Amino acid sequence: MELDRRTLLHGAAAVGGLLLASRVPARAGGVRRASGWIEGKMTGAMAVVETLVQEGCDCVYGIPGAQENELWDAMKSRGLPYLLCTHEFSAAAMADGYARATGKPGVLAVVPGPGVTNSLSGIGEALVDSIPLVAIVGDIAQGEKFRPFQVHCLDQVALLKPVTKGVFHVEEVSQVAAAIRQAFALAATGEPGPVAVVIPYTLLTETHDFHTPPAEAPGVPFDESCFAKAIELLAQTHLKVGIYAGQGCMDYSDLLVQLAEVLQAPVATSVSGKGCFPECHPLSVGWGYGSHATGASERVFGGLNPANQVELLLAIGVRFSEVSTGYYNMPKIRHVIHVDANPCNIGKVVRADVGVHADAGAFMSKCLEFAPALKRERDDKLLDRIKSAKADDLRRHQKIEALSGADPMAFLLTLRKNLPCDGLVFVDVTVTEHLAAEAFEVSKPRTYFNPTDNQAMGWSIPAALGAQRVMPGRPVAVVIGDGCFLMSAMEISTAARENLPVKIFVLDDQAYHYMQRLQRAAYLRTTATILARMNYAALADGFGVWYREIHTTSGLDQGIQEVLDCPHPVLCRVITDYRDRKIRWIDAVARRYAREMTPAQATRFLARIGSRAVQFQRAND
Ligand SMILES: Cc1ncc(C[n+]2csc(CCOP(=O)(O)OP(=O)(O)O)c2C)c(N)n1
Ligand SMILES: [Mg+2]
Repeated sequence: MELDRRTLLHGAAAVGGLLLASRVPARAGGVRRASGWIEGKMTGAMAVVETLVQEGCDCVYGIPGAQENELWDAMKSRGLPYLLCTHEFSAAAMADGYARATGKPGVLAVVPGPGVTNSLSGIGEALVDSIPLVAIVGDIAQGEKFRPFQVHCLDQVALLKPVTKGVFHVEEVSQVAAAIRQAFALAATGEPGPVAVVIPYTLLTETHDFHTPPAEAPGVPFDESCFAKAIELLAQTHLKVGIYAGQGCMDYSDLLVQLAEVLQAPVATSVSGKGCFPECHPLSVGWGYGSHATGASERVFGGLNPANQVELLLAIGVRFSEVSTGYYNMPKIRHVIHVDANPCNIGKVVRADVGVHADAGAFMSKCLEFAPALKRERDDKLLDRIKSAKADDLRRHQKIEALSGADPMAFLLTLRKNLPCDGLVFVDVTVTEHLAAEAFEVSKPRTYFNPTDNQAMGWSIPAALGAQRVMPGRPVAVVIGDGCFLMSAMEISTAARENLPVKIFVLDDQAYHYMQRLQRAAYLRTTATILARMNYAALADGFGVWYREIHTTSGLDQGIQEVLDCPHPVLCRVITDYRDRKIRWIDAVARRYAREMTPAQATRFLARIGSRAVQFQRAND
């Protein structure tokens, strides 16, 4: 049987008990919580909270309910910070935003039934984007206290299984602390992801004398023999290397810079890898490599002159997912080394000459031990080509195309200019996400965030609030389309209540422009894409937050500065005119879909477009 990612991960959950550290530290007589142990007599709810504190949780996101009130009360007693949100999708997205910004597992607490089902889109985003979460989920009474037809009596475990690495169902109060510890360990093990702990509410009030040791996430094994093969290939110094770096490199920026300089390799990142390599570095070509990504990456990795093309791709901590590759649109590169913490990802999309199962940081630091054998001479011609390709890209981005509102590209460039480089930016599922991936230059790890592979609309507002809650001093901005805004705008009430000074820039074009782009190309008309005209000022007033409106490209600079200068949450409506601005990602994906059509599909498609092209009036929306 082929072991896919999910099978492997559920397997890991099933043997979760083995994750518990076996070493037994000395018990300090009478002292509770010694060396990370959970010690002493307490209720299930208190044990949950003690374990969260020991695991370094800074904030729990969620909504209480009858099955979890005991837990929320215990959080308050212990002083564990929490953030109430307005919908459980937000709870998951907040925990996700926290995890992406801090690098630590994010925690959410939701009630069974609707609390669980509401949270699934956000937990699913974390699963496919490899983000560590721990979801603490209440359950109906089980065992002796079970009764038929209890409120929220959905099968929580079955609902959560497909969107998590694993689900721990607690059956006795004595298991509470160990289950939470194992959940943290599993969430952070190998390729990170969400884990759920389902606790019947009756166990939260039961008491037990706990002696629960710390759990450690087992490290990623290091595949020495494949590493040796990788070094052999990299040591062929006549081969031109290009690096494709993903989120797995996010905490190893310094190593990545050193390795790129040793190899004189241009560096492209995936969307979720943006920031792991400073995009202002002379070897950075920005996001992706191929006609869907930056012009610089396409030219430098592919290049028209075969003598300049990358011959050896070193892919580190990256998965070649659909969004980052523009529907698997990247050019074929002769040799590939693929390094990943999850062996199931290696070679899955791109055939690899060498696959190394290893942590990205361990791989890169070991590579640097071989620096003398890998070293290439400084390649000034390459650096010049990158510089001029980036300058061409910038000229294209700076061209203003909007006529009756602000230009989306100008908005992004102006936001970049005004947002400090350690500011956090959360970009939603607007078509602008593809423009931002190209043009929004990121120079620091964990500062650029996008719901990449589940594309869950509305994610950015709660995700930004989740991060801002634990990073009060950092500037935090949201870039969201008006359609996505309607999915999570209620969360502005949370920003107002807690004075979380997130700056929400809504790109208002009164439409799902993303869908219009996809539909127009394929059907020559649009269907179900027009949104209501809204009074944003009244909405901001209703929520009690500061409001600003930007109408034109020339108003961007001052408007954005004023918004960023405000110490409170701000709703900023940016009236946006997409016009026909070229979006490389969309064009490349459309071309690729077209190439994959069967002759019969292509004929039908062309006939439909042909007949619509001669229609005098298009039936839009
Ligand atoms: C929950 C969810 N529903 C539907 C979609 C499909 N979808 C992707 S983008 C989009 C429209 C986005 O519109 P808007 O936020 O206004 O951004 P714009 O492209 O207009 O800037 C839709 C419907 C999705 N990704 N997620
Ligand atoms: Mg829109």
